[in-house]
Amino acid sequence: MTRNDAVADRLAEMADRLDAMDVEYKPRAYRRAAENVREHPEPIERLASEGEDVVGEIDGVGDAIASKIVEYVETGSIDELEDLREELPVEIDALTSVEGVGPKTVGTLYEALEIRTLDDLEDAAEAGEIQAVKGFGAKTEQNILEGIEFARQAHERQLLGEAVPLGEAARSYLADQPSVESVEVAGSLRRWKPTIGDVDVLVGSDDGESAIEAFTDWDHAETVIEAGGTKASLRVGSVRVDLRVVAPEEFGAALQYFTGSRDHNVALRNRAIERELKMNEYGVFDVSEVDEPDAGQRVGERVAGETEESMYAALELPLVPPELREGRGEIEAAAAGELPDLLAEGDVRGDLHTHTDWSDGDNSIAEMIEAAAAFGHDYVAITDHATGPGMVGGVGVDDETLRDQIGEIRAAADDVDIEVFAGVEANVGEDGSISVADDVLAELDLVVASPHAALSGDGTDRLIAAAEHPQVDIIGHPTGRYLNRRPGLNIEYDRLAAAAAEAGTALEVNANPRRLDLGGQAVRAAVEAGATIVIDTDAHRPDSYEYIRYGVHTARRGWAEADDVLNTRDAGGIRGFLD
Ligand code: DGT
Ligand code: CA
Ligand code: CA
Ligand code: ZN
Repeated sequence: MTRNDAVADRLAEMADRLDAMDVEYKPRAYRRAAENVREHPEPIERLASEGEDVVGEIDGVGDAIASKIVEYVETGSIDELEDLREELPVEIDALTSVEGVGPKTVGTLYEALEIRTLDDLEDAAEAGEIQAVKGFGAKTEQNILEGIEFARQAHERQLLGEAVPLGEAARSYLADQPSVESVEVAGSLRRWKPTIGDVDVLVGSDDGESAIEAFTDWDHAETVIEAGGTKASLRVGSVRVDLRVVAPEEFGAALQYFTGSRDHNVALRNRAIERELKMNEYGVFDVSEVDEPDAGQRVGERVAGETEESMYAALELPLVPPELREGRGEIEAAAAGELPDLLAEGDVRGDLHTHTDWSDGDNSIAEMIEAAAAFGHDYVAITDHATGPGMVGGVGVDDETLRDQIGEIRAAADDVDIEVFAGVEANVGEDGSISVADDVLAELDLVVASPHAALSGDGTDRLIAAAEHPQVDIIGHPTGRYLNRRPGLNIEYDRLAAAAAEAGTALEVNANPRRLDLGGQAVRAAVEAGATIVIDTDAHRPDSYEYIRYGVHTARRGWAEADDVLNTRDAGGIRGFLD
């Protein structure tokens, strides 16, 4: 974990604890400061070394918070946070990881039942004590029990969006080491799985000892878990990073092996055996003339291993893109010359789902449009939340306000070169209804309709009803899942996709790393059933336009080609789709 993340985590914890103690206003300030510190491009310790004033120049960081940041960098702790921990001795991170349990609930349950840990929470829920607390009911208690189970299962896995930057930092650090000839990130990270067990890094080097030493000296490393001659493991924050060092001529074989998945590799090895070849992490070996192919790892004549391409070529296959390597028919497709021509990051030309400070975004309409242009997009849609179920604290815009906003969006669009679509993110009710009046929808260029409440059970008919609404263009984050927190709606993708295709409605891959919704397999089912996919970031601030890559690679995991994806079209193509 970088120092900025560590500081941000402390500030966020203060926000949660203040919230749990019913303090007003301050939690919001701490939460905003936490986000901005996390996203800040410069290392926080450098700013801190220049003094509180310099730290205070970070957006949303006032004098009081700046002094706490400096205190943390200098002493490793924050007195006020320690006091808060004593006053409310609860495991706030663990408790709030349960869906539906926020800081305020934690505070209430501590007051009423002295619940401090997940175990306490589970015991109390099972004993029926929670439904007896004022403001809670049997349904809430049941939801909490289900949430605990889900949170426990998800506990150890890291979000892709957190692991990718870490993997990239490790890669570029190692690439700069003189002992390192080649370096790649492998494992589930290279396959862009939505959550990651650990980060696997592979190095090709003739000087393994120096490479390992450089790795354990990395300034991100908080703990060296183990270090040997050819492999080492570190802990960075809560993430384990595994390094393996191999000889440069075996780099391709090792990269293929350690990228996985296991199922993909098993299928490949079987194909090798059919050809009297032996395939492993050291290469591909011709064992047709060998009496005992299992006598060792490097038995027989070596026919491939320096590059990954050579490994596949030895089995008469084209290179299979890592995102497809899940053992779901990709080898058969490769053998038949029928691998998809996958969508690429550069194919995406705009973002059709973004928020501003008219709802729960951080920035003005003009700022979000400018940032989309600066990111390189040809067009952007502003789609603030409409009021309705799931919109807590009055963040959504009502129909009257939305009418005003359309004017503001059109005015802001006059000043820029990119095309701007005036839109809304309406809520899909439990019955499939849309939370904005039809005559207002008709004034908009684009309508995203998303489920935000009642996110369990089967959602197929509900979303089909929304997709068939004549004004709806996109179904946003269809399942409503939050990775590691709640699974979201069950959907029969073939039925939804067929209805959406018929109605001319696109299904979203929401690229926010907490969501990645639709996920890869859902994309594949939807594309096969003829649906058009759209990849959006749901950006609530300019930095979030960067999330688009997570959406692109998720769509690639669903075998999507550029033609399957709405926002690979130019602005004219989008207008055509919306008409
Ligand atoms: P993760 O870390 O749980 O998100 O998933 P992976 O796929 O990164 O799995 P990991 O870190 O255990 O191992 C990385 C890759 O190395 C894995 O995808 C396949 C390969 N691998 C590791 N151990 C074995 C093994 O015992 N057998 C086989 N066939 N492959 C293995
Ligand atoms: Ca891994
Ligand atoms: Ca591993
Ligand atoms: Zn949204």
